[in-house]
Amino acid sequence: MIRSRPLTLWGAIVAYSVLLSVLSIARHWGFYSLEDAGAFPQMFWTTLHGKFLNTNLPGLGRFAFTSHNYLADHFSPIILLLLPVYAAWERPEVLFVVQSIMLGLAALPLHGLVFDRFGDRFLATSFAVAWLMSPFVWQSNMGDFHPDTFQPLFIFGAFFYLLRRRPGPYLTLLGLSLLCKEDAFIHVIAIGLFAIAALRATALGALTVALGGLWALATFKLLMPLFGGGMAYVDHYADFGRTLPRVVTRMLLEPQRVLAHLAQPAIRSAIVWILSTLAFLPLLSPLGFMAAALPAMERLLTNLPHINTLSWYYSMPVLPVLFVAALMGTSNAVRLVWRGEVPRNGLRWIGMLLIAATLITGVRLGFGIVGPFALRMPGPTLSRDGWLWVSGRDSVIRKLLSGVPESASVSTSPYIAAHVAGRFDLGIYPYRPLDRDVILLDLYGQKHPADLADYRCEIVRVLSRGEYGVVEYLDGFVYLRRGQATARNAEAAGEVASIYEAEDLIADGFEKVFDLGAGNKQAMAVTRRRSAHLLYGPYVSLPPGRYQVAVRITAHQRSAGDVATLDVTADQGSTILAERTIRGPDLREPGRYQQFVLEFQSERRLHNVEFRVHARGAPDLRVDRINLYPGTLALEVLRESCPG
Ligand SMILES: [Ca+2]
Repeated sequence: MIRSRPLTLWGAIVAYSVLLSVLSIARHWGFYSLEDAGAFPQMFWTTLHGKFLNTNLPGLGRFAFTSHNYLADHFSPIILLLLPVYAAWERPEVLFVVQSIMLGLAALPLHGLVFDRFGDRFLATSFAVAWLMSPFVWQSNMGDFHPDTFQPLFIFGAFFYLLRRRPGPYLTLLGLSLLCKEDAFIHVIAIGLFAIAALRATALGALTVALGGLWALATFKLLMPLFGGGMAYVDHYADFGRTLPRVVTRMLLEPQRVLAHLAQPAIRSAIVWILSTLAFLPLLSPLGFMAAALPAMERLLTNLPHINTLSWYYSMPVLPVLFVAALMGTSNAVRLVWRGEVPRNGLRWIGMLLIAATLITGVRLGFGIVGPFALRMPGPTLSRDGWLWVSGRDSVIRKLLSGVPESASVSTSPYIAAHVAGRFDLGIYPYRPLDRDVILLDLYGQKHPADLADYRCEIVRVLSRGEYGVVEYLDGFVYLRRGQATARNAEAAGEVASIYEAEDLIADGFEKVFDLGAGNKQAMAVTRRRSAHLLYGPYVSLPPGRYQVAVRITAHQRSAGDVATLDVTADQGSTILAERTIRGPDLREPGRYQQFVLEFQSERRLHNVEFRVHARGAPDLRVDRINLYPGTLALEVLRESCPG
């Protein structure tokens, strides 16, 4: 399979693997990789230090953020093959490289499959290139590290040998794909049924189905329980019932319920998008489409939005089977249109159609090969813009990280976890246990998985209890250690309490934009000239006292006139407490953030206090965040809104 492939294909595979390695490492260095990117390095590290595949990181499922053996949660023994590679480098980056190579190499058997079928290099290369440019492949590649991304190589390889009727390598590759994840039995059974129905390979197909079924039994009843786990999916399908027999019966016997579930807008558009990357060719092969539908249903019928929209890496076993369906669909089209006598031009058109479909979908979705240019990754879990760029703040956190002792247990933000993965006890703040040696948090950054109010309350609670002291408080990063002196705790707590990120306030005419100069790399910006631009909130109650409100803003163009009016109001806007107009000359340097302070005083308790920014027609006015001082009083505010 390897020797006969053309140089252009190898070139494309190498280019893909290098580019995606670089992009996924850049994403990691820019602190966008999430806890799953830390889970695998952590379990390799614990294995090398005597605790087999132990981790407390993955944030989903019944083992979320608790210490467990990974094989209890997900049966992916294939990751053990990576252990020597990790042992050599001991860095998460090495896993991103392996993942990019595995997804790139999948194009090799895909090319072989298409070439075997049509004998046409252009069409075979088009399929391979469409794979390498697919927005869904890119999203899987950029979504941390997951062994599910190894499956395409094995699935394409299995189909390649299935069509050549070579049971040995076919079964070996299917076996490897079963080792990637406990749910792989579903696509293995689907491939077996496809072999029987479409290829009349009855014996081999039946053997495949039996292999898938037996492996599922062995995994859920024997192997996973061995590590303290077992089948744990049923709660993903709450729309269909609470027990496995009920869920399965309803899916089979109540098609109207299945259709109603699939008709939800987000799920419906995920189906349309994944088919449109393949120019809807899979629909021309009903049997191929059915083979992809089986693993697809496992995802689409869940009630978890990141899974049922095939976001993140969840398109993985579905997409390769859909590519095979597209190949079978092309085959059927050729039979229908040209009655088997295909002119070379015809195949060329299909190849170009496929590449055009991939590109158009990529542009429309803003990722795939166009991703680095569009600078955004959509999907519920990957919505942080500008993942490609490392900011000055990232080097601040890197400096703090270098001071964390290797032996310390750490509780941190999800996107910091992968950078401190080499330790036995590593958790996501504020998930339990809360008594780890070190707490390291980004106060401006992403608040996932807790919501903003809970997160702030939790930090203030820790700071006021005094078990932890502030080691360093730098540019919104707070580094706490158990038993440390607490002299700086009040100051840090005040800072925590005082921050209102502009992107968390309510906006009318402002848009959230990526901005390296802003905390959290996000600001709210006026991107179009419109009459009303208003940022407002957060409707807090304040005790009597004297306050300062600092608004951090900039504009990217110089202007002579009014830029913005800032005000502080109470009683839902009806009482104006302070007001200030910012004029063009007040902003000293375009693009550089400045703080503008408003002061006010009240003898009575204030309710529904809002900090508002009215843009006065200046294009590209940006608001990063608003701070309320003094922090001690703001702390009182926070305590009131914090439960317990
Ligand atoms: Ca911000």
